[in-house]
Amino acid sequence: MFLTPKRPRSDFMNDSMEKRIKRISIEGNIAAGKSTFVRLLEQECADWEVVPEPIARWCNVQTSGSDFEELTSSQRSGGNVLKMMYDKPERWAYTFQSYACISRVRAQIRSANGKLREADDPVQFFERSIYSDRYIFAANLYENECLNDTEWSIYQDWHGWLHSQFSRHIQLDGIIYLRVPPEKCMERLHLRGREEEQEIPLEYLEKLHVKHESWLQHKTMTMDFEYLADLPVLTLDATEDFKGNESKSADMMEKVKEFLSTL
Ligand code: UDP
Ligand code: D5M
Ligand code: MG
Repeated sequence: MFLTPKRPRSDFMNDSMEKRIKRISIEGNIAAGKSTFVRLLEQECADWEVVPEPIARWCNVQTSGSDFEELTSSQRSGGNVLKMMYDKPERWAYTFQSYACISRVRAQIRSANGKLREADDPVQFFERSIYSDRYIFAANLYENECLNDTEWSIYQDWHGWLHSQFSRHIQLDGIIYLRVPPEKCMERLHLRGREEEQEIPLEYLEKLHVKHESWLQHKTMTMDFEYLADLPVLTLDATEDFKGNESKSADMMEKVKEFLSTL
């Protein structure tokens, strides 16, 4: 008797579901408040799902464990490629950027969880995107000679390929830009106290700020992906604390809902 081999179960949702999901990236400088903001979004609406940045992977590189739950240094057993990059960027920037981008894509393409299948108007909020990986972080490292010409060419080559392969799961419908002055980010960075980041100089945050502004505020950044030029952007000023400030966070949630209704 011949058994027809079962088709491997796809991790992805069917096409019509994929098409219905709106995908929004939350962009902003280091310690602008993105993780705090996506936690608020998650609580706001049952039709909304968030995909945090897989920072736990970057601080504890290994093949198992959670992508998102940050561990104390004594709990970690894998390599800390975030620390390696900050300690010696010219040696580790390429390794870090390749892992950051691939782990982000993996987190974003994992099928949306059950609740989105039931949702009338499903939305996924990504904490950053593969566009900030390339045009903010990797580009800044290249401009500061921490990636050489060959590394930058290889990076751009596979980044474009990755995008073409997974575009239907990761292409965006809009961007929310949490706009915060670099000085305020520096304050929040120290408040958060992530060990690997404590030596970051203000100048670094200023450079990243200029890149965010040129991309999302002045719209003067040249990018390879044409659809990005017309992508709707909602800019939210997050200089004033929204954490623990109910009227400010409610106001931000209202603006997000209004924005989504236009997409
Ligand atoms: N934070 C704050 N007030 C806010 C938003 C954030 O004090 O309105 C703090 C937050 O608790 C954390 C730090 O700022 O200690 C950085 O926030 P988060 O990790 O959300 O920033 P991200 O790097 O993800 O943008
Ligand atoms: O945390 C993200 C941390 O990782 C922060 O220290 C910046 C650093 N980093 C370097 N390159 C990247 C890329 N490509 N994407 C994201 N983060 C990167 P956060 O505080 O959430 O911004
Ligand atoms: Mg974060």
